[in-house]
Amino acid sequence: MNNIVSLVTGAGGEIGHSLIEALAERGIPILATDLRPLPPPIARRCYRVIVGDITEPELHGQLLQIGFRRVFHLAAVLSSQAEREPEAAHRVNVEGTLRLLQTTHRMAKRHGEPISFLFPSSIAVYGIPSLDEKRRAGRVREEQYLTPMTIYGANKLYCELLGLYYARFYRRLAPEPEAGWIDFRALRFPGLLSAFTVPTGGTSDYAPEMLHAAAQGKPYHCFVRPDTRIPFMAMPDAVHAMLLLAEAPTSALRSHVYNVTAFSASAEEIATEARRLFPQAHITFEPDPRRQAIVDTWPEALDDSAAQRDWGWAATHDWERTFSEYLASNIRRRYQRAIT
Ligand code: AKB
Repeated sequence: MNNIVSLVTGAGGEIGHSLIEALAERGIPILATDLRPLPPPIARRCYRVIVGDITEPELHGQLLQIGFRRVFHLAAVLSSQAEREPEAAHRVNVEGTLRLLQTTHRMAKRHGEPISFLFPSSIAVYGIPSLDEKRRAGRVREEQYLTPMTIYGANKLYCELLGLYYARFYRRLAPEPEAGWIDFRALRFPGLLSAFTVPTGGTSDYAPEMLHAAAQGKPYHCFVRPDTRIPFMAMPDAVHAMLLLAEAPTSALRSHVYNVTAFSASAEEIATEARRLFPQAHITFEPDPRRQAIVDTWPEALDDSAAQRDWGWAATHDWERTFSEYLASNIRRRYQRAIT
């Protein structure tokens, strides 16, 4: 995918930081957008940066003018924040995506070839009705429990369908089978753990917040019960999955939506690991009923065998490597630098 201009929306967010580093290391020109200016080290990695709102036509006019041949659409309002402002979340998560699909289709038509559109979806698309059922369900497959309880989950699920619809609709209308259409691919991510950024507005945020607080010796009041279990993945694997799926040949893909996961853990297990890595950690549990209710409907594990079968997905960071190698050293370095 070298020399293909890749558009990254929501570039200033958690995934954006790591994805931009990875794309830049591969020599891929990056057209980045975000609502706010990017931190200079990230902006420097990009060929062009546009500050603007993904729902506004002006931004799309600029994107069309500059041009792009691949999309990583990361801009989104995460689950907890979305519950506080459901209409604003719908505007960004759904209307922003719809507008970007339209813009991408115009771009694909202009070039007369498909443009791949990578959409990070989420475990939030699942909605398991009870804790007993969650325990019984175990590893959830892509087609199970698609009854999300949050606006964010509903937005993600609808956008998966919208992406597929756009891909098929324009393909049917294309004058030749391979002429400009959207090659839409979605990944359902578990909770993500980054050593370099702390997320905002998500409900799986308790895990990264706990670790980053522990490394700084700050007290942390975890907003879910100790027995809360969901799947997680280290950020390098999230980026690895996106690049792998973006590069997979269309002929190999039997679906347009894939689960990916690395390991599952309870909040208590993560707290124990945080205390082991950072003995100054001070973690207590003070569940917030609204946020607890959200994670209680998310699966405790994901079945990612379709991704393994179709495009060779395999997580490279298991529990041990995620905590002892990736998180411990990088988080330690990050806060040591901040202190010294
Ligand atoms: C969130 O908590 O909203 C996200 C997600 C699981 O999609 N991290």
